[in-house]
Amino acid sequence: MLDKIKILRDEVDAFDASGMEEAEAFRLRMLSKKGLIPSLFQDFKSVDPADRKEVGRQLNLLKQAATEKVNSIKARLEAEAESKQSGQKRPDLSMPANFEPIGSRHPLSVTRNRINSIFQRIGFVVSEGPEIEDDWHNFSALNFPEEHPARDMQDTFFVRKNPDIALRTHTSSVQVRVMESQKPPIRTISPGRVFRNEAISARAHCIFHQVEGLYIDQGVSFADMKQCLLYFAREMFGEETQIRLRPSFFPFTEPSAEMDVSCNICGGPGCNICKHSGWIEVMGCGMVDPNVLENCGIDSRKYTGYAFGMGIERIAMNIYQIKDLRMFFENDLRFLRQFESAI
Ligand code: 2U9
Repeated sequence: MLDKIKILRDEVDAFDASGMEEAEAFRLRMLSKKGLIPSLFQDFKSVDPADRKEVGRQLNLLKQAATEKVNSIKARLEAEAESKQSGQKRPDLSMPANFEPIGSRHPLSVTRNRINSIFQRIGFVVSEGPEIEDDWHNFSALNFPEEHPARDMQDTFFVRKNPDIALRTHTSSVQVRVMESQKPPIRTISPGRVFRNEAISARAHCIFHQVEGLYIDQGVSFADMKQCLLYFAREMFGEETQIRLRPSFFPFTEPSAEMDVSCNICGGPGCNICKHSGWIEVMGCGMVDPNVLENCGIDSRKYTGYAFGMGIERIAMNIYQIKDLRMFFENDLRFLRQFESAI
């Protein structure tokens, strides 16, 4: 009896079917009422009682193996038929997962975020405003005389030739709006996109980005401005950085200055980057002209303030040693991928 069971068990283990009919024929031959396995159960009655325990165990295992074999073959054949019908292949679970490349921040965004956070740490608040401005907020309130060349079509993009509406040429216009709507003390920075009618070159573009800053309170001095800008320079360019201020002129500040930082490439003695001067120009600044305060409804006898402005492209070019400003606007992935690790 055990020999017979062994022969059938080998047959069950080796069996496979390529179609449903073949699997069903196997089931009938092995498991149907008159099949080979039930007939062995019939013969079981005549097995010697001493052998019954082992024979019974083997017989049950054989029946279980045959049932499982038939069921698993039928399930596989059904799944194959189903996926053939829907035209799908069975998924290959060993395939690597899809790789979805993620983007990275633009170097101008990285630089703007750094500038924002340096000033936010000492109490400046970010303010934003419209890119299309009227003459008052972009020019008149900022003390630009009527005949100032910046108001010319050659320098400013006017909207539909309306001399009162233009694309803002600086984000100082945002700060005029802040002054008109808030009382001092005011500590604000305005990052944003600005527009000037300029020929595009390696060092200039008709669209660029600025951060302008404004601090107004009682008793604010030029020395306060110097200390604030020294803090900024050291946070931005490194703790060894020195600054120097050169006299300059802007309609909206008096006195006005340009700020240079010591060259962070050569550290002072002079190199190609600083054109052998040891200094790099990074921003303009000055004490807010009393006319501007009055234009915006702030009493210039009670309050004073300082202001500063910088081009984000210029700062980013300096930090990342980028030689051509046009790179920022071309969206060439070979350029942008170099900033993947910047946050
Ligand atoms: C108000 C009053 C005064 C902002 C200032 C500059 C000096 C300056 C330029 C740097 C390079 C613009 O991007 S750039 O071309 N900016 O030199 N900006 S003081 O003065 C203000 C701002 C707001 C109400």
